[in-house]
Amino acid sequence: MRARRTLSLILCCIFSLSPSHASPTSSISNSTNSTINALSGPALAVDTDQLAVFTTRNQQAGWPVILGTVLRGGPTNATISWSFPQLGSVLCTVSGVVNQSCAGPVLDVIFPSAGSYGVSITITDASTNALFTTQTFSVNISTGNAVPTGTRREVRDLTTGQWSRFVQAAHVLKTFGVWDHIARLHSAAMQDKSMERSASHGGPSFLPWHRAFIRVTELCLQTAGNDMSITLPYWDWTFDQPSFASSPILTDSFFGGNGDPSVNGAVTSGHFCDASVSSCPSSSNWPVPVEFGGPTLRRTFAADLGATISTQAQMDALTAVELYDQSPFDANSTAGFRAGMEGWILGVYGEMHNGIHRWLGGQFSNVPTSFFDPVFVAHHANIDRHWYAWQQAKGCVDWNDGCYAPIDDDPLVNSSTPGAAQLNGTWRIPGHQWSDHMWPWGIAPKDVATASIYSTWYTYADRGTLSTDAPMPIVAGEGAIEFVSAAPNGFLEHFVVLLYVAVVVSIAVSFL
Ligand SMILES: [Cu+2]
Repeated sequence: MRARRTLSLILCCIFSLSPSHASPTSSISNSTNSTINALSGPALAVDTDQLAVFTTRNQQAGWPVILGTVLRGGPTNATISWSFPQLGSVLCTVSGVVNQSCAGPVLDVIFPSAGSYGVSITITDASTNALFTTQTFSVNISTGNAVPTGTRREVRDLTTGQWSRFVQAAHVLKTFGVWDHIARLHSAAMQDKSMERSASHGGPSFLPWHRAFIRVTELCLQTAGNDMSITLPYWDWTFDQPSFASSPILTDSFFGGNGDPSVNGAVTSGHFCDASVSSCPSSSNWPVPVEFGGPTLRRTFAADLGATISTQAQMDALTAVELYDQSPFDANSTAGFRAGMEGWILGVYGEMHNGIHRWLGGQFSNVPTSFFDPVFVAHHANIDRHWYAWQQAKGCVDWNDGCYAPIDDDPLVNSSTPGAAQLNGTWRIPGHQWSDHMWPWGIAPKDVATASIYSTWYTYADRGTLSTDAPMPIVAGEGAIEFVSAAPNGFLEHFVVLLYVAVVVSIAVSFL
């Protein structure tokens, strides 16, 4: 009885947000004038009959805030224009709005200093130019790091509730289009043609860029789950190396297993799969854009015959290395912690980071598509954990020679360094040196590359015995936002339904 009443209330909520109940496209609602505190704001900053606006928690001024809209009703082909009066104008070429079309449903904004920033959104029908809605609100950015310190645990050390809240939050981000937005950032950082070098791979910034990147993801997950205790799990894959193919991480208990060759490598069950296959629960649907190897998440375990998994002994040898990086500071560097961890010093340390990507195959095996596989965050949290251990062993509590390279004005960077450019008479690798902003953010290696931020942002719990290989059931609710249905072809065309399950359940209980 209880279940039935809860279900009917959920259906009622879904119905109330359904297209048939949405306002007609001609209606124009007044400004909502709500305020988002970007450090502690709700997942839904603005929530009307016509649209919801999503904002991430951010670290502090200078960190990206991801804003996203979800239309409820309205034009199927919409133009969304954002205006940030203090940052200049409605155009997205203004300072503070990063390199992207302002007409998109999701964008990153860097608010350069603390303060309250007005934002207005105008949505029009792209075919008729008819105005659908306009909304204004403000975003408050503070100076300090008010986000509480989290603890990142090995995947197998998470409680069932911790794991389930992570999974649910990831699905909320997916539904809002934010996961795909972050994935596109990872792709664009690799492919950015304005630089000679990738902003994020094959160079010194590999470790700091990914530290910032997965931290942004973690903050997004906290917002999506409306739960600041959500943290990224890490996957200690050297523990699994002796029998890697049977790692419990690669089962439906955790990040899911291999793709099915009979359906083009699609993952067909687990928490992140193709819901068009009957073995995949609809709440697990994890669509991938076609241009990123979609429409499904795919994996092809061990299909790349050259892919190998580094051993614990190789990891131990690498973390004992003194040098951070060495000329030519790219995939051809033959010594140093960065090149070893990224996976370029094969004969000594094995494939490290690269080997995991290649072995899993599918989207994960290509840099531009790899973030579409959610195991990305656990893999890279593990890379980040080892970098912290290395920094702590060297005593990099703040800037110390040897903890990062190249430093600013580094004499090791010269005219023969790949991708180097002469700036003010000095050769530099743009985006990779100590004080350089790492595209697309106003964040430099120096902002994240010291161990002093450890214990301020998050700490890594040592791995436990990793004996919890038994399947973990999906536990719904637990006070987090429950994901109910995905928008299958991009959320502008469809209607995202988010339910605050705790509220719904408490209403249901009050009926009993
Ligand atoms: Cu990676």
